[in-house]
Amino acid sequence: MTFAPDTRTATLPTQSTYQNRVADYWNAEENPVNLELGRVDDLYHHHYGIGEADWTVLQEDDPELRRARLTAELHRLEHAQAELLAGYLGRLTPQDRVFDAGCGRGGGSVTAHLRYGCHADGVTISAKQAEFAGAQARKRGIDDKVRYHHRNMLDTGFETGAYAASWNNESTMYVELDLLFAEHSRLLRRGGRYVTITGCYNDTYGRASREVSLINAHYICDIHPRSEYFRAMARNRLVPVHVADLTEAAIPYWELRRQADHLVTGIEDTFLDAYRNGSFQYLLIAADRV
Ligand code: GPP
Ligand code: MG
Repeated sequence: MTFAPDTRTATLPTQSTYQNRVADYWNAEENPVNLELGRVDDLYHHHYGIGEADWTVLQEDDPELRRARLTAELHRLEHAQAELLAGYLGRLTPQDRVFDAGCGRGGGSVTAHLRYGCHADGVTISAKQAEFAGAQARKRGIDDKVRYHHRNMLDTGFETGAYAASWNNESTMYVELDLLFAEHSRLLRRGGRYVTITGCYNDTYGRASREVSLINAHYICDIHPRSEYFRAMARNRLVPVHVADLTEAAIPYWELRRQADHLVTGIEDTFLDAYRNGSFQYLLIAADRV
């Protein structure tokens, strides 16, 4: 048998060959569904949308207008998801710091800053994403308070106990939860708030379904079972205070996205199948650091 192993050793801030491959993916990623949506108002998100959709955009006769309205509507749903998460971060003041773990192109930190005036530190293992997000913060003139770092969310090097709130918006599936929650727990002050919105596989289904495995292959990630979140939080002084199953609320976004020919990536029907066959759930968990 012959094989060609990836012999590169991990270089900071990545810690493994796996993390190198994930960083490669995000350094190369230029999906129109992320860039065109972001251009709507310069809020670049790397997560999906929630809530009821305005289906009238599909009836638009003019093809150019139809594309523009679809793009704007998907962006509205993604931003609604970001605002939902931000709303669970607690009563933050402009003096508070928040930590955005797996910040992508930066939309989540900007959303939190615009809402609370707080300081934000976003972390990504993609040098390209950190640079892009930093340029956006400079363009908005908020780079004194919103900073992006090419670092590893499992080992940020940030100050212990310095953060009032932290979150992962669809980025937990790239890491071991125990390592991740240990770092959040270290960074959060006592009484601080942790929030995640995540796709997890449903323990009641059994194991990871075919669709969950296809999603893993598509993004090079490793979706955790729902149970693992609560076990790992309990082991790391994070006590859940709100849990919301957003699965139903996630469906309109995917139904609309699958009909946006200029934006589809090919994973849309897999998400719909995974949600509908009960193997996959879209969950919000908010927890207090005790
Ligand atoms: C979306 O990012 C999120 C992920 C890639 C992580 C996987 C999420 C799960 C819930 C399983 P994106 O906005 O870059 O993806 P896309 O390019 O498909 O819009
Ligand atoms: Mg996207």
